[in-house]
Amino acid sequence: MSETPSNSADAWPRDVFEAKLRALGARYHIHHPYHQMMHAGEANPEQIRGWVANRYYYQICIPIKDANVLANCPDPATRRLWVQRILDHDGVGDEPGGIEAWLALAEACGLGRERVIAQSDVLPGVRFAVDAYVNFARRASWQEAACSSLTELFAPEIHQQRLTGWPDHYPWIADDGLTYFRKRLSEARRDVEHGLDVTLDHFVTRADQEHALGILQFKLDVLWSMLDAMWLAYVDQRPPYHSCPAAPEVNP
Ligand code: AHQ
Repeated sequence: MSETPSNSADAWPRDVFEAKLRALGARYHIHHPYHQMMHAGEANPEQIRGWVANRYYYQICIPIKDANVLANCPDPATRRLWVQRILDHDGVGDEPGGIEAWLALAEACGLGRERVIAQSDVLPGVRFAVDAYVNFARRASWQEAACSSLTELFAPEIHQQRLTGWPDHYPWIADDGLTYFRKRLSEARRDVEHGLDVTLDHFVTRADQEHALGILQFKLDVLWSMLDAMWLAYVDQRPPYHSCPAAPEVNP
């Protein structure tokens, strides 16, 4: 993470620190050409299905990431709040959860459930970016991992965009496929309120605050890199190894 710690400079006031975190929204993946293509209704079914199949890997890794936050957090009161994120995705009791809702989106887009669960379409670049996020949460402090989740400061807008635009742009996607985005509108707002409090309370020196901006930039890079891989594969039609000769048949 590129950051230029300034040990001597005074810490930013809380509201200035928050404003600097929010200003990084200018680099949120809502501005990535892939998202802009989807938002404009210019994505073809293969590009939508590729996005859904690849984002499934991100979705199933979120509860693993959050379980690492819990494992690193010694405070029961914080864990009681953070554990809700796992339940939101994995489900609880009769409530199926977000991963199941994402599979409903996949089926609504004409993707086979088993194919998505098998991760057959997950691109190397997507896998590496998501794994980098999970591994960061494993080794970072729980406060650093909480800070990295603050990309969700910008998420309600992107979920609302899909709910507003996709029914007109992509009428071939059944409406119940959009349930996930409806769920996240309220869940993201609740999560980010807690994550922002943790971040503003924990990163108090100027060097800490600049470190926090670097952490958020890292997570923005994770989201952006995922879409870069998808652009190569589904827009430029250059999936991994497209330029390699076909692998020779090796008979046992
Ligand atoms: O569906 C998303 C989700 O459950 C989460 C959890 C959170 C985190 O802990 O990092 N971030 C996140 C995000 C989700 N959806 C993304 C999208 O574009 O649909 C946005 C993403 C985020 O902003 O980090």
